[in-house]
Amino acid sequence: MATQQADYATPETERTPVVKLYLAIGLIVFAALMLVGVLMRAAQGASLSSIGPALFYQLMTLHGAGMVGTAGLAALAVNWYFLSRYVRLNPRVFLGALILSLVAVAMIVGAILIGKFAAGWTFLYPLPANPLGQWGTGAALFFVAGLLVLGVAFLLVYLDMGLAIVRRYGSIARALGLPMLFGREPLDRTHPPTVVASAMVLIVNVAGIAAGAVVLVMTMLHLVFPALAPDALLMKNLIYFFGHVFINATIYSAVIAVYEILPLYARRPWKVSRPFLAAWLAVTLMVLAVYPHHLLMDFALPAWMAVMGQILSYTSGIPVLVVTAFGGLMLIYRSGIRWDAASSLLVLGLFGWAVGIVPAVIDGMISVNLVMHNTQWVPGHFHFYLLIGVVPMVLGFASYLGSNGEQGQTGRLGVGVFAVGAVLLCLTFLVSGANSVPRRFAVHEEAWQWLGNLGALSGGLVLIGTLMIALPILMRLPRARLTTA
Ligand code: HEM
Ligand SMILES: [Cu+2]
Repeated sequence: MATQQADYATPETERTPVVKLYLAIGLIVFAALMLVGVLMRAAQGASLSSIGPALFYQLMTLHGAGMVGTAGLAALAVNWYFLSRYVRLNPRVFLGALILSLVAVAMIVGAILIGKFAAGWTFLYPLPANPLGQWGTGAALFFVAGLLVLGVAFLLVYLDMGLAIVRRYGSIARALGLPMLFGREPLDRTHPPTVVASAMVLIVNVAGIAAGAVVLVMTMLHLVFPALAPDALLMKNLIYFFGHVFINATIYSAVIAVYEILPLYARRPWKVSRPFLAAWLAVTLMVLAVYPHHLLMDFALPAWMAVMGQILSYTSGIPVLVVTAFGGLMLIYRSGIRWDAASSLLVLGLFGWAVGIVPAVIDGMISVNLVMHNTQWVPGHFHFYLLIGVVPMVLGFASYLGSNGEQGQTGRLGVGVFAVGAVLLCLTFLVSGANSVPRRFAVHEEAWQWLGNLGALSGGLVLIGTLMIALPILMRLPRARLTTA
């Protein structure tokens, strides 16, 4: 069925091929990087000790940068696809960004696998320039420049999105619903949640990527002219502002899949309300201000910043989570929803996001952070809301668009296998963290190794589940029409 095409929207024939490309590449890369994760966890379990520390840190850098980048691009595809139904976007810009991203991936993978760069995806200053013989300046430059190219790709798409939003809605503030929130315009219940979320993502992520670009260029300058040594605390602030905002923008983009697809299952619209708009405004501001929770152990940081980081951590993720989880449950409640692969994945995504925030908030408390900082508690909570939150949202989106959620037994069973494996994997991290097992250690004490091995097994389940979900989608994707009607 062809949907009625509104004249403000992007023509369907133009937008379909490029979204398919994003999805196909995204699914394959996710699976490949999961395998890298399994190898790392097995190395920590000592059942794959032949990997050795040097390769482990290369794989850790590859997995971290790769997963964050892939999740970012896949969530961008969710955002772009749904926004393209309300405003006229340029598919050539979106395709150009994909090509630029692939160039970036080649630079990053080359820097890691050929140049042996292994400073982690956070490229924390001054580590890239202090490799102790593990990698050369060229490798570090390539990695950092690759991230910069990736950032440019995102900014190009955001520029196109921003212009298109302003053309239809007049301003980003209006798209965010501020005039309605503050009573200057009557509440328009048909204003799309997708447009609100897109406006939020644009505001925060343009700021985040801009800070990222600054610190990436400063890192490059330092690599080329070592005498030019910037302030380490400033660099760390910029890096964590960028990393924190980027991964949050990824979550808030992916959640658009829930806003758009769950209502189709429940046959009830997802309408905006004043609390919904207020929550999105609050999170727009708080996401930008809460990043110091990554620097709670940096005692040189002004105390008020750490306190702000802790207090905002309690509240930052909550408003949108509450309106989304509550809205989602209200939508499903007694709707006679059909549980296929896509709807189960979207609800799993909501669950992972909601539950993952709890250990994150706990770690955002200074007194807890004193003990938990740099333990596996941290990969425990972020795998929860990335692996069980963002990834299922993206998979649910791909499943719905690529195969209308009709993936037969394999797809549905795959969701179960994925969910069991993913929860177990996160638990191995959280239990390790609670036992003070440090994160980012290639070699683990014997007493901790069973958790590594259990984690590797669980990661294997996740990978199998992902393939069971993704392969049927990939097979149908070439013929799929990508319509939601
Ligand atoms: C089968 C699934 C996965 C497995 C087995 C896995 C495994 C791992 C392991 C063992 C680590 C290192 C933990 C440590 O610090 O000691 C890690 C780190 C990380 N993972 Fe995963 N992971 C998986 C999926 C994901 C997904 C889906 C994402 C994001 C979308 C992700 C993002 C990250 C990031 C950002 C790091 C941090 C790297 C760093 O510390 O620099 N992982 N993962
Ligand atoms: Cu953060």
